Amino acid sequence: MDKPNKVFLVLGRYGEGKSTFINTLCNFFDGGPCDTELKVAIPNEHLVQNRMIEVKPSEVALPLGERGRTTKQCALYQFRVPLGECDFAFVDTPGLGSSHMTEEEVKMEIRKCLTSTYASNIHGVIVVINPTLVGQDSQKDMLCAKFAKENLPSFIANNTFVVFSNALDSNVGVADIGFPSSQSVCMNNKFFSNPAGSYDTNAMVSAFEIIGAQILWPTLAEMTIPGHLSQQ
Ligand SMILES: Nc1nc2c(ncn2[C@@H]2O[C@H](COP(=O)(O)OP(=O)(O)O)[C@@H](O)[C@H]2O)c(=O)[nH]1
Ligand SMILES: [Mg+2]
Repeated sequence: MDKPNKVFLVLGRYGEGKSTFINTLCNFFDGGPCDTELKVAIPNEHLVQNRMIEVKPSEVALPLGERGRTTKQCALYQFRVPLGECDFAFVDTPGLGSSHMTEEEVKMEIRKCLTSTYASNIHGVIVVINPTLVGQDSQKDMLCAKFAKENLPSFIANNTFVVFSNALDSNVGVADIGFPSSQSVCMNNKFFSNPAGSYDTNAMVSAFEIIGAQILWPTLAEMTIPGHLSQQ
């Protein structure tokens, strides 16, 4: 029997680490750390896809000659949580500020996903920010906040969680974006940037600890849609 599904929209500028974050979750849910094989739900320039968990294709190959792939459509990745009271799903979105799609194309794609069947279950938003990119192209820094404000229900402001990617030791300056530390976490998902077979298992374990007991998980588990009685 299907359990209720908590859906989180993953927003962020192009290249901040959204797809990589979802890949990290994929490994967390599916088998635990240090498995012989790194699980890849969303392929990138280094790694081919070896897990099929999306309900809608997300990756469209770039024109010949360009490395890597980029997210052109929203795609929902659902993870079953055997012992939990609900399952979790994360919607990968094309990055606002993408150089491969116009701003309007990206917004249209995200709006399309907001009117789809799973939209009624959107419990919150995870904004992925790479602090080393903050400040570059700074007029785009506020895009996600602006987009969320104009397109999402007002409770989303409380149900927003920030994941600072590429940021375990570089916490300097990370805190000052207007979110309480209880609503943000620093996580380095660098293992997806290495060629297949050479990932750093220590970094993976550390990411798992962050997702797990202490920080990310309890926060997401507590987020509810106002007015919806939980179906547990
Ligand atoms: N070192 C490091 N690289 C990362 C991290 N997260 C993402 N990347 C790299 O940053 C690039 C963009 O990541 P991607 O997930 O495709 O960004 P998206 O456009 O937001 O989906 C890729 O080359 C990733 O391998 C991280 O936490 N640490
Ligand atoms: Mg992506």
